[in-house]
Amino acid sequence: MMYRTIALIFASLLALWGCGGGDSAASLPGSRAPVLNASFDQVSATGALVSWQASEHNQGKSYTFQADSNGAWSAPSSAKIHRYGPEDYGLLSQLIQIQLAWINKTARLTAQLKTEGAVDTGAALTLQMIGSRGEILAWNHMNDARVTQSQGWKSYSIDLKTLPGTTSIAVGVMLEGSGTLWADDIKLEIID
Ligand SMILES: [Ca+2]
Repeated sequence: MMYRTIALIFASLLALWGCGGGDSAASLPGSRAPVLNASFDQVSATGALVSWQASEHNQGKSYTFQADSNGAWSAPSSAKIHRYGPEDYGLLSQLIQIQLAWINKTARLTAQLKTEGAVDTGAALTLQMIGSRGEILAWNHMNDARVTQSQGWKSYSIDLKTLPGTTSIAVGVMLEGSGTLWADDIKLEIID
């Protein structure tokens, strides 16, 4: 009986520790940094994905950005970026305030991606170190490993050094060219 009680307490503690993820995660070095609406389950009254900035190349009016429940990686929805016009790229991104303890470490962005008809440059995770004047100090747009054509759900990761002078980290998912990209369960970790 005693053993069972101890086992139960231990299981409860494990469950508590396991609750550290998500929007309210503590941002300690070596741990997960908070990405808001990381599972794309919060949608505004106008249909926009809460906490995510939708942007397009040049004139815009070429990409749609939606929550999509059809075949989502994690319920109830994934992000869906679809091109219907001529512009070069559509991007969903958000800025995460840097903490001093993260400097000179490595930011690792991980997400689930799926594509359909991404026959041009393709889909990517994007990671940028942003300076105090909004300038991009360093970037990784997954240029050596784009997700192209039609691919099922798969986990992808990219890394980027957190340089001194960085004030925020921009994380995103991007579709360059035609097709459709779905993304879900975005995770940002700060590792040594
Ligand atoms: Ca989801």
